[in-house]
Parts: sequence; C-alpha cells; structure tokens
Amino acid sequence: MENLSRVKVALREGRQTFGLWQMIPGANVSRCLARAGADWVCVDCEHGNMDDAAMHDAVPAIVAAGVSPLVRIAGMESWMVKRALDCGAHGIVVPLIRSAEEARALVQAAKFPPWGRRGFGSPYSPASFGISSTEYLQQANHSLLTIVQIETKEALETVDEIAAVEGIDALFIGPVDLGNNIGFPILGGVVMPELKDAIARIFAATRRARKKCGIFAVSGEQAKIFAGQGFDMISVAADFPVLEMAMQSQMGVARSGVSRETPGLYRFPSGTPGMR
Ligand code: 3PY
Ligand code: MG
Repeated sequence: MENLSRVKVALREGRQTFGLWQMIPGANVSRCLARAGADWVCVDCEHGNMDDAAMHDAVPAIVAAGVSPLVRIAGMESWMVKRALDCGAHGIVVPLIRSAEEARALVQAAKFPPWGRRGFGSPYSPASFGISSTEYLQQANHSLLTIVQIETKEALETVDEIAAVEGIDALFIGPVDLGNNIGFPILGGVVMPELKDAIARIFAATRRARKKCGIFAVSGEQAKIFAGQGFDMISVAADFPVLEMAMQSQMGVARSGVSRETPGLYRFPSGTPGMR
C-alpha cells in the first residue's frame, strides 16, 4: 500500500515533492491539477468550497491520474480525520495545531487500534488503493501521512515538542496564518523578517526531529526558492487564484493589448536567512 502512494514513496526516498491546491470543487478540476505534473494535490476543505461530497469526487479523480490526494480538513476534529481518510486520501493536513497534546490527539484519530482509535468500515479507502479491506487495515497506519500545519504562536513556541510526536510525518507551514498569529501579518504581499525567522525556526526543528517540512507557496517562482532552501513538500499554486490571474491576463490582452497581473498573496525576497 505504501508503494502506491506517490508522495509517501518520494518522501521516503528523500525526494522533494511539489503539490497543487484544489479549492474549486469538481472531478475535472482535480484531474486538471493532477495532470499538471504534481506529486500530490491537496483538497482544501478548510478554505476551499469543498464539502464532503466534493471531497469524495476529488480524491478518486486525483488517484486515477497517478497522483497522491491529500485532504486539508477544516479543523482538528476526529470525525473530519475519519471522513478524509475514509474517502481514500493518502494523507491529511490539519490546520492551526497549537500543541503537542493536540498533535497526539490527531495521531490517535488517524491510526487504527491498537495504536489509535480510528474506526474501520469504509469501502472507499481500500478501493482508492486497489487493495483488499484486510490489506488496508493492516497497512494504513504506516502508509498514510499525518501532516500538521504550524501557523500559530503556540505551535511555534513548542515546535520541537510537536515535531517529536510519533506518528506526525511532516510539519507544513502556513505563512499567512503564521504571520497573523505572531503579530507580523503579510500586508500588501510583504513578508517581514520576523516571519522569515519563524519559518526558518520551524524548518530547523524538522531537521532536528528528522521529520519532513512543507510550505505553501503562491507561484512557481516562489516554490522554486523554497525548493532551493530544502523544503520537502511545496505547494506551488492554488486553482482559484491562478484561474483568476490567467483570465484577467487574457482579458487585459483582449481589451488593451496589455497583460494585467494581479499581485499574489505574498512574495519572499530570495534567500531566507538561516536556511540553506
Ligand atoms: C496559510 O498560509 O495560512 C495556509 O494555511 C496556506 O493555505
Ligand atoms: Mg493557514
């Protein structure tokens, strides 16, 4: 089962992975993102307009393209963990984690007994991997990814403790919430040095704990900088903003011959101090 997860295999082998972010519902959107060269597509049930049914449509469409579906759940609720994994996701991304205690509760929700408390019974999760229910039950605990987002002040302050939690595979940085929560929000696309330092601190904690580090980027250019700094999981872009930018650009050309670019959510100057 583990070998059927493109993202798990790449991370196990120490390869960098690139992903895309799905916020718009629809199997054709999933297909379009998965076919764009991604290792994984994150189905965003936190800020995207993805409900349970949309998630169940997206996950198999991503799998069918040979790409790993990850699901970002709306919050740390064990029933949301169950729904996401039961639909066949290769891993979950959990926003706004605040402590090692929350991370341990998350692992309990994501693992079958005797390790954890996840309920068993979905026919969709084994089907997602093309394996039997028994194989899924026996292999899921070590094959699926449990990823926490580090984007609160409390999590930053206890990042080593969170990184050390057994069963947490990766720490994924949400620069926007992290900036808001440490008092240095990204305004007008500008990243303050304090936020860059916080990102470097989280990255360093993952190296100490031998865990993977992910980050959310808003463009290929930004993703390339993060790749150069050694991040393991980089979300390159999200569907809605890219669609909006592409449409505005084409409209600009049609109306005036001038391509109009919408500024992205944020941009980092190249080279983040303290990071390779
Ligand atoms: C953030 O930047 O806060 C994120 O969670 C990315 O989606
Ligand atoms: Mg966030």
